[in-house]
Order: sequence, then structure tokens, then C-alpha cells
Amino acid sequence: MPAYDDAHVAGGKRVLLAKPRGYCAGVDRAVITVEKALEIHGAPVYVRKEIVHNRHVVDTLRERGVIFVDETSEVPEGGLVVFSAHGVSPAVRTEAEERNLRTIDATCPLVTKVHKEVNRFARDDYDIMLIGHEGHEEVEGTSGEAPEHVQLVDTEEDVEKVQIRDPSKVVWLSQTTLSVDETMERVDQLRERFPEISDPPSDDICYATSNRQVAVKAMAAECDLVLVVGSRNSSNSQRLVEVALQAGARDSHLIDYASEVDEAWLDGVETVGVTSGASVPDVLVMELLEWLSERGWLDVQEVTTANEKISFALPRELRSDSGTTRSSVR
Ligand code: 10E
Ligand code: SF4
Repeated sequence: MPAYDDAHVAGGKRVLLAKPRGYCAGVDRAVITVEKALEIHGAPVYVRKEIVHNRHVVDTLRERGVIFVDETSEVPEGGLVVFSAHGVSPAVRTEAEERNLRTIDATCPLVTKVHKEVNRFARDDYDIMLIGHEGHEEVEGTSGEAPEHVQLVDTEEDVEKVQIRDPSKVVWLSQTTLSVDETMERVDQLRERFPEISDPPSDDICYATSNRQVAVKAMAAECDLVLVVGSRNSSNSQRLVEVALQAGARDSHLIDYASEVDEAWLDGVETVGVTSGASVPDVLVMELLEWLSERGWLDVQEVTTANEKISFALPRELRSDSGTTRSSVR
């Protein structure tokens, strides 16, 4: 293992390791949920969509007997299905009920919070501008709470396209895993069109997303290369690459595994920044540090911008059970 050293080494090869990085409370809870479901009910356990957007997590759980499906219609009558951490629309819940499926909801409580905001503003007959990425599962679940009130704002062009009924009854809400800076740009553009637009009652971009962006920003300008461990379909992981580049990193790449690092990226590089998305087990980061140490990057300095202490209770359906309290895919 590489040496962990707080001392600043002038010049030479070094790694700056972001903290916080990796698993957030919602991901840890969702992975434990699936593990407990397997423990209590035995295989197969069905999971609608990827429980979290990480290849390693999904492959590991699949080996243990999880069957990932795209829709609940693929689950046999009476089967047990877990809803992923990204949340589902009421239509998905209804379909599962109609097919007599047993369900466990692993939606992150911070995603559920946004669903509740949508319901509240829809009840008050607001037009809701949901800032988020088209086609992302979280956005589909959130807008599905009140499709007739929600309009998706992804790009700058979308700001021009949206239509409202009453300028005093417009609110913006957002996906939890967006770039904080890019979202504020979109809000400014919306506010230019709709000066009376209301803000969300509290931040929708969650603590984990914003903390990981703050940490990568703190080190990016010192880095010749920032390696972000995370999967291609992970919104928050992708955002870390963009934030690193915007904050001054000379180069940045998203990788699932150390084996995906192209040695050419390291040409002329002294300082390598390392971080990981909220769905990434830290073992993958440790493997990357090992890989880098074998190529001379032995000096690892942690850059800490926050200490996270948040954890969430397990879904109601599992709470009475004692046992696993930390996920084993870490
Ligand atoms: O693509 P995302 O970043 O939304 O998902 P992820 O599974 O990579 O990370 C966890 C984030 C969740 C569940 C959405 N809030
Ligand atoms: Fe919850 Fe945020 Fe993690 Fe998403 S990224 S699961 S909202 S804590």
C-alpha cells in the first residue's frame, strides 16, 4: 500500500486524494437494503433498474443472486422487488401493486424529499421547472409525481421552451446529483424569464453531491490529471470530471477500474488528483492508489474539505430486523 502522508512534498510525483469521496448515506442504505433482502428472503431478489449506478456494485450483487430488471413487468407475480435509490414514480408503484409484487423501497430519503416538494407545489397549482438530465431515472421518478405540473429543464434551450400559466406561481426544483454551478446558471436564466420564480424550500442538490464537488474543486488547480472513479451512467461521478476541468485540472477522466487508466494520460504528469462518485465503493479507489504507487506515485496526501457523519435508517420493510449495519460491497 502507498504511504499516507500529510506533509507537502515539493515537486515530484504525488497524489491528492479528495475527502469526502465515494459512498454517500443513500447509496450505503440502498446496498444494505439489497443485501438484507437477500439475507432474509433468499435469492432471487429482483431490483428495478440498477440499485445504484456503479458497475462493480451491480456485478457483485448479481453474483449473489440479484436479478436486475428494467421494469416491474419482468418480475414474476408475487416476486420480491427492490426499487432503486434513484426513486420511482407513483405509476411504477401502482403497477407493482397490481401485479401483487412484494416491494422494498430503497429510494434515498433525499430524493423522496424532492418528490414531496413536487407534490406540495402541484397541490398549490404551481408550474414546476425541474432542472435535471433528460432520461435520468431520478428525473423520471420525480416528474412522474405530477407530470401535468412538471417541465424538465436540462439545457439552456429548454429555458426558452418552457411555458407557464401564472408568473407568480412558478418554482424551480432539481435533480439531486447536478453540478452546483451549472444549476445556478440555469436558475439565473430561468429567473431572467420569470423574475418571480420561487426557490426550493431547501437545497435539492444533496449534501453528498455538493461536498464531493467542493473537495475536487479544492485540489483541481494543483492537478495535472484528475482521475474520477465512477461509472459512465453515474450523473454525480460525471459531474466530478466536469467540475475538475472547470476548476483548473489540466486533464480528467472517469474510470470504473484502475485497469482502465491509459498510461499515456500520465505523460509529463506530476500531481494526480483522485476522487470517486457517491456510488463508488472505496476499495476501487484503494486499487487505483495501489496501481499508481506501482508507477511511482507513492506520496498520497488527503485533501479534506468536510467530514460527513450522515446515515439513514433502513427502509421500513427491513427495520425490525437486526444484523448488517454496513454494506459489505465497499
Ligand atoms: O446517476 P446518479 O449520480 O444519480 O446515481 P449514482 O447511483 O451514481 O449515485 C447515487 C445517487 C442517487 C441514488 C441519486 N440521488
Ligand atoms: Fe441520496 Fe445524495 Fe446519495 Fe443521491 S447522492 S443517494 S440524494 S445522499
